[in-house]
Amino acid sequence: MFTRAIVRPPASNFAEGLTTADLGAPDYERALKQHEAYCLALEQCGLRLTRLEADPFHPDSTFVEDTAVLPDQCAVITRPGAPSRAGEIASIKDVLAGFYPSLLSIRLPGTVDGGDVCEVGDHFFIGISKRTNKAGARQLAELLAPFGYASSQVDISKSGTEAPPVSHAQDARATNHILHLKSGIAWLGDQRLVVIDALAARPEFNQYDLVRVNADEAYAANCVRVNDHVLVASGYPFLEEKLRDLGYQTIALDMSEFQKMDGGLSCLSLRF
Ligand code: CIR
Repeated sequence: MFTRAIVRPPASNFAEGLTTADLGAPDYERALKQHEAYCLALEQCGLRLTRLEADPFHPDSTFVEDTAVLPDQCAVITRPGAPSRAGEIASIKDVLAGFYPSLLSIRLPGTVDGGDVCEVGDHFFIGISKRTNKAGARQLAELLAPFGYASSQVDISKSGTEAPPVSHAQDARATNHILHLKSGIAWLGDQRLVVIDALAARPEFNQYDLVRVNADEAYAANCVRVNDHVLVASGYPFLEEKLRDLGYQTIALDMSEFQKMDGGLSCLSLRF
């Protein structure tokens, strides 16, 4: 059960953040409205929110998930892999110091983005990506181990079949088009993972009950189980129906402006 979440609204220069999406510039007013709806949904799930001030010095800072990993037993401040995001951890450290007696940290040369860390019961899948390197993943695993958490790495920097080179469209196993591990996977509890096709065949996940996301709904794989509900991006009816058929109560949220900046539902909060 989660009881709290930390959120931060986008700043007015949100559009200056990093993105690989080719969906146009986000509309700031719309992004603020979508963020507010997201906050209300978390409250509907029973969470008490700590709402931080917008931070124009860090245009990507609304994606607070990337700055920390917060399992039940400890708190780890990450070291975000994008240089423009490195400074985001300072204010998060201050806030988390109010909730945790001690904070652990990822150190040089390690980098970790929280979006690459998928907690599955007491196991952590750590994505190796353009943002999270092996040194960071190893450090995180070592920090978590004394608390009884096991970890394993999932390399998503691979283009699938490496030789001969093929395009993403041709290679269903390519994962180098997703930014973070959790862009393609979500833990629902009950031994269930939501996965994109490219990750479904990975042996790491074969002991789980997989909820496959259609290729044209891949963005929706970044859904979030919050207590008795699952937050899903609106506009992806097949996944939402699958989740409802499995008995989950879904809350669909318009994420269009965050999607333009490569962000998904999980990225917008730190839940603990
Ligand atoms: C970035 O590129 O860092 C941001 N524009 C998006 C971060 C999304 N975060 C996440 O998936 N955890």
